Amino acid sequence: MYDEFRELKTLNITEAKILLGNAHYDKGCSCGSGTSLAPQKLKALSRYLPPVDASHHNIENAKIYNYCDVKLTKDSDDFYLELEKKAKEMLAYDKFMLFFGGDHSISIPLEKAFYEKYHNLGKTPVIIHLDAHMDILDEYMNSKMSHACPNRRAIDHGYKTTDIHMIGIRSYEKEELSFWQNHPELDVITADMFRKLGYEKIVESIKKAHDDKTVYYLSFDIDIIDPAFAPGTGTPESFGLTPLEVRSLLDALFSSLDIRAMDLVEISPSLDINDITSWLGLKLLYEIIYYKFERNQN
Ligand SMILES: [Mn+2]
Repeated sequence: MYDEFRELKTLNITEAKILLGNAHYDKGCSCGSGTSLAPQKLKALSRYLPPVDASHHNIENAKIYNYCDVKLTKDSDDFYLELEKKAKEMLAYDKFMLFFGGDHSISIPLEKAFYEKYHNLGKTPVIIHLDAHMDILDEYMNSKMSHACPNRRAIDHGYKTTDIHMIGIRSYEKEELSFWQNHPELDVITADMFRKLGYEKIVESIKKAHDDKTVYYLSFDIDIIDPAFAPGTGTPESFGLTPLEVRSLLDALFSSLDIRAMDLVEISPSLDINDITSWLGLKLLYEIIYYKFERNQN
């Protein structure tokens, strides 16, 4: 049996390009749960996946170091604090920070740590939110830390409404629609708009909206993809993007923008079929690794 991440893996943090954190957590979920099982599932599947992308590029030089596994021990407040602390430590290395969720609430402390680090350095931290959902509710089911709230908490933590770009949206709570109406400057690219505009125009307009002091945090909810391709998620939404559309989007995002950190959230192995959702998440991650680290090396 191969090791996790096979030749991509390193035990030497100095040679790592990617620091991996694992957020084993699903208490922020509302509907279907099981996302706490995703980090171990993704890592288990990585044993079968050679470090080669779909266009047969070898990506093994982009070494991954498994930095932390954060679990729920005491209570949720304590879990989020621990996650924020780990993210701060990881960001201090100035390497690419990658987190496996977990439900989408894990992005709240991660995006907070990202904001604080780069805002203090005089940079503009910007969020790219790939999702079927806006996740901009102030509160959901009596919780301000629900997986329906990360973009609202991001605003509380300092991000400007013009510094959040949502792509793939196709499901709305009424309160989210009125928030959008009151903040027309929010960049909300619905799944329908995505199909009309195409990924190139979308990424171009994000790039144009910001200067070269901007750094990006990518929050990747697997449910941006249609549930026909990614059924293993708690809140499946019809009329989603295809895996190929998302792959092209990721390609354009990583070639145009300075993305310094990302999370991959809302994969639920217990709701999945033959692990296809986890496989898709992992395959897209290997594509990302090529775009981010290997493309310009050749
Ligand atoms: Mn979602």
